[in-house]
Amino acid sequence: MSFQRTAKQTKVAGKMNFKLSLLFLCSFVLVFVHGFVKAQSNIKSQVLSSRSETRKHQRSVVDVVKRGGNGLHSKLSMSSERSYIMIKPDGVQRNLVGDIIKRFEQKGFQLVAMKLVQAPEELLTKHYEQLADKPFFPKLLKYMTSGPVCAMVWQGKEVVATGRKMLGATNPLQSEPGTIRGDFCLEVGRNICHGSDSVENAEREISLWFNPSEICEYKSCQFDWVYE
Ligand code: RTP
Ligand code: MG
Repeated sequence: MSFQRTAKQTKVAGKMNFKLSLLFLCSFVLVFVHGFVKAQSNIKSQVLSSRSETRKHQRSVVDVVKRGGNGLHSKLSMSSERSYIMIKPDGVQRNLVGDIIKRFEQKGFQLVAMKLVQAPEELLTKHYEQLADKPFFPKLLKYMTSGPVCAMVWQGKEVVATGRKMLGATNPLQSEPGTIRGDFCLEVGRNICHGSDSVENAEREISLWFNPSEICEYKSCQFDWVYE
């Protein structure tokens, strides 16, 4: 009788041992899986943060280069200057949009934004705010609101200064032949195209006429054939 009880007890103890082992094994597997998942997510977040740091760094390097802060030069930064070029109402009416665009394209500049705008007086007042006290200002506003203008952003190496040279002098009679004003017009109050006169003014004018989302960022397929 006492022998039978002992055998039963042994059987029960055996079952208990098996259950305990199973429990132990399951806990071990759970701990292992948890550790593995945690390690994976740590690695992922490290990779992501290092990528974002790299991007930040690239941006800051380009910013430094743009400001000429450390004397670095790269094709990318040299070619990122932008100018606001606007074909005035007479240029649009006289079908000169294509000719003017062609000159900037042929030179090697890159078109990054363009639209036709019937500009309100308030926008033009802000655009030409430096001329607000000039006697010709009311005449200028009337001229500039007389029809749609073609607003553009052109990008490339020294596009601001070069764009001004391509336009020619404000008074078309003093503009050299070969320039846009020298070739296409006669009167200061009908001088068909505007170009920013400094990099600072270019950025100010671009932000007046365009939302950032309207300006494209892309690498032209001609890039390596234009820049050495
Ligand atoms: P824009 O800003 O249009 O590119 O011309 P700009 O720099 O060559 O000349 P700016 O002095 O800024 O003058 C802006 C525009 O005003 C008209 N204007 N009329 N004496 C006059 O009647 C006179 N002077 C300037 C021109 O249309 C000039 O482009
Ligand atoms: Mg001007």
